[in-house]
Amino acid sequence: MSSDLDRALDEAVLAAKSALTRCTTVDDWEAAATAHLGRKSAINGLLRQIATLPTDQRGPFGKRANESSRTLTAEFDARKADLLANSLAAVRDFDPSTPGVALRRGHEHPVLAIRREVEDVFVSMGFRVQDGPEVETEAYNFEALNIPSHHPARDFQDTFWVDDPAGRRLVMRTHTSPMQVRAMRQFGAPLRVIVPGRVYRNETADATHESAFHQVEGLVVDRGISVAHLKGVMAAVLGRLFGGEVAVRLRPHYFPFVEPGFELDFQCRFCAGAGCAVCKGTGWIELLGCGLVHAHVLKAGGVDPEAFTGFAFGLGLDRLTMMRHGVEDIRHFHGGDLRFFEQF
Ligand code: FA5
Repeated sequence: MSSDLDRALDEAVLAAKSALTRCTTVDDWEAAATAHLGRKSAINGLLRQIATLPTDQRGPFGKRANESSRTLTAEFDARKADLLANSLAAVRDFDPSTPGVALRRGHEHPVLAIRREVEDVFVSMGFRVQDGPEVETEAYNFEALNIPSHHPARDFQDTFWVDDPAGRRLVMRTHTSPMQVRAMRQFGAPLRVIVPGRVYRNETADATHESAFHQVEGLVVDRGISVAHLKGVMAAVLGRLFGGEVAVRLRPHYFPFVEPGFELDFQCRFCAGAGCAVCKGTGWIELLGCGLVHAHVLKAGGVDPEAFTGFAFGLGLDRLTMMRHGVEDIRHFHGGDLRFFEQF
C-alpha cells in the first residue's frame, strides 16, 4: 500500500516539476499551479489520504508527502517571481517611440459605395429602400410582370433555374423587377420605393456583361404619374450622381411590363461618344430600362389601374460604377486583384 502511494507521490512530483519547466509566461504558470498544486491535483489527493492510513504508515508517508508539497510550492513561487520579473522587464524595455506596424485597412467595394450614394439620393426624394429575395418564383420574376411562359421576352434574359425539392418553379432572379409586384402587394398605392440588389443571368461575360451583377429597381405609383415624372426624376438623380456632366438619351424600347418603355443610355466616357471597344463603337452605354408600369402589372400588385399610374426603372449599378470611375471592364469588379480595388 505504502509503496503504491510512494510511487504515486514520485510521479506527481515529477509531473509538477516538468510542467513548471515548460512555463514561459505567468499564464502558463497559473495553469500549471492549478493542475499540480491545486485542490484537485494528484498531490492534494495524496495528502488527503494520509489520515486514512494505518498509524505505522501514516508517519513516514505523511512526512514525505508534506515535504514534497512544501518543496514544490517553494519552487513554483520562485518561478513565478522570475516570470513576473521578466514580464516587467519586457514592459520596461518597450520603446514607445519605435514606428508601429501599419494595419492594412479595407474599404467598401466600389459598387457597394455607389449603391449607398444612389440610396441616399432616392431617400432624400422620399423613396423607401427595400430588399428582395434573390431566389424568386417564376410567377414573380415573369408572370406577374406580364411575361407568360410562351412569351418571347423570356429569351431576352437567360435564366438560371433552381432545383426545388418542393417542386416549385424557382429562378435566380434575372432582374429586380419582381419586387415591383411584391412592393405593391405589401405597401399598396401611392408608393415610392427602390430595390437595390444582385441579379443573375446565364450569359457569357464580356467588358460590359457579367452573369451576376447589380440593379436598382425604382417604382413610383400615384395618381396622374406620367413620362414627364419619369424623365424629371431620372434627370435629377443623374445630375446629383454626376454633377450634370454626362450626356444621356432616352430611346423607345420594349419591356413587357411597361407601356411605353424606354432605354436610357449614357454617353461613353472613354471615347466621349466617338466610339470605342467599351461602347462597341456606338458612343453610348445602356444604363437602365424604364417606362410607365403596365396595367397588368398594377393589377398583379393589387393596384387599380383606373385610379393609379406609375413609372418604373431598372438601373445597372455596375455600369454606373464603371462610368463614375472610368473602369473599362466590368469583370474587374469580381476579380480578386487587390491592385484594382486599392485604386478606389
Ligand atoms: C431589365 O432588367 C428590366 N427589368 C429593367 C426595367 C425595369 C425596365 C423597370 C422597365 C421598367 P435590362 O435587361 O435591360 O432590363 O437590364 C437593365 C440594366 O441592367 C441594363 O440597362 C444594364 O445597365 C444592366 N445590365 C443588364 N444586363 C447586364 C449584365 N449582363 N451585366 C451588367 N449589367 C447588365
